[in-house]
Amino acid sequence: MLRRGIYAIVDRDACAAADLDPERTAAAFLAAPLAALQLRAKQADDRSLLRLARALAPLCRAAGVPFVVNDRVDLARLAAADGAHVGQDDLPPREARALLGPDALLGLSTHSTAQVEAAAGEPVDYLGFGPVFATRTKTRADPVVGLAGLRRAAAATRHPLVAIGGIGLDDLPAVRAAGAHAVALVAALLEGGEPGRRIREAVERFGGD
Ligand code: TZP
Ligand code: MG
Repeated sequence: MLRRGIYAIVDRDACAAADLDPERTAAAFLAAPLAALQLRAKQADDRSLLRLARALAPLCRAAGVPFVVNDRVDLARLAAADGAHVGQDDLPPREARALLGPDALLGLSTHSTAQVEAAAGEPVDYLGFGPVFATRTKTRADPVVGLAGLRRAAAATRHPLVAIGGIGLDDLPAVRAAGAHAVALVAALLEGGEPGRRIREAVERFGGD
């Protein structure tokens, strides 16, 4: 079961663009109580991604934060991550679950109420849903769903929803009120070049249970 709260994404390319080191950024995020930490590195070659995943896994373990690898179920296993996050074109959830085992945290990206409904019987722990707002982090992002779309999706599923896409710290109360169980943040955590300060602000603005 995914905890409520901030789902921090360490995006290697977004970190590079912000002139931040991904490992140090992850360490800064982990000083806050998080629902999970995800490693995302769309441009990385396999060896670099595995190396980075193996560097972040023990940091997350020491902090007591579940560590999830984006896209790559194989590398998640090799890095002894707590789980993986797959998209609509990645390994199907059933196959990902077969590789990861019953106790792993497994998430699936969805971008419409139809996809949320189609995921009803899938062996996943949560659904990513978005983009809620326009994002510059994801190239070729799906159409924006908005807060109204998030509200409809939350009403259509029993899976916890992790809202994603263009979400700023000021949006957190409204996104939570629209039915998000957790909120995934990328760019908002890197603004200002002080990830430790931003993650504390995010956790505070999302609010407690
Ligand atoms: N999926 C939908 S939007 C997105 C992903 C991975 C990127 C979200 O990044 P940001 O910077 O929080 O908009
Ligand atoms: Mg993917």
